[in-house]
Amino acid sequence: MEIKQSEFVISAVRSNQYPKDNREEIAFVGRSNVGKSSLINSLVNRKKLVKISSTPGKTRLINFFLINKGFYFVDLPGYGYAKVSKKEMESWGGVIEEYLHDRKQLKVIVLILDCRHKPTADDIIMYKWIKHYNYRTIIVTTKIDKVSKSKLYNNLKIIRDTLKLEEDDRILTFSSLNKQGKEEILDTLDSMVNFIPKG
Ligand SMILES: Nc1nc2c(ncn2[C@@H]2O[C@H](COP(=O)(O)OP(=O)(O)O)[C@@H](O)[C@H]2O)c(=O)[nH]1
Ligand SMILES: [Mg+2]
Repeated sequence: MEIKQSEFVISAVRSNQYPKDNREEIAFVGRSNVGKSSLINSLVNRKKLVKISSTPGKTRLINFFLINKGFYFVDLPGYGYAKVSKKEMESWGGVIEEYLHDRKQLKVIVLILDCRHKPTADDIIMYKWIKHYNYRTIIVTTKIDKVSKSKLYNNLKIIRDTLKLEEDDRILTFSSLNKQGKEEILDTLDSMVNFIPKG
């Protein structure tokens, strides 16, 4: 897949604000600061389609980006930022669960993890939700420029074990510094859905 065109469409909190045109969706979710915005910007070849926020954990919005005028990338609010209150955490959960609940257009969820860290309790909950709602998923680990190959290999095994990944769940690796892994992520998404025009 090559992304030639991308545009911000809407920020939503409640489901009545989501786009109503029935185009299919690929959603991105992960801990705050994991590199989600950087990943999406790299995939769409734009420096600032998604803002790289200086105050992590502040966005509680679902952002919809129309890709190649055909389908959506959906940027879900990041979770697990240490400084948010319990109340904010609950509101985050509400926003995400409302989206995950019965979203027919949603075809794949990209769960983003930092390759250096063991998945947190929040990551595990997120993965369980994805499975509970029966969505297909790929796991993308970011910031691989920060670790050696052997460390990365070890960490991927820890991630697989901690999340208790199913055998056919794939872990891909990515660095937004040098874009390593980008083509494989796009190709994998392409192979999982049938709404991306070929060629
Ligand atoms: N070295 C390195 N830094 C990264 C990478 N991805 C993101 N970052 C940095 O991590 C911080 C958080 O990135 P951002 O994309 O805003 O994360 P988000 O909160 O998940 O959207 C920023 O300072 C990024 O420059 C990566 O692959 N490698
Ligand atoms: Mg972000």
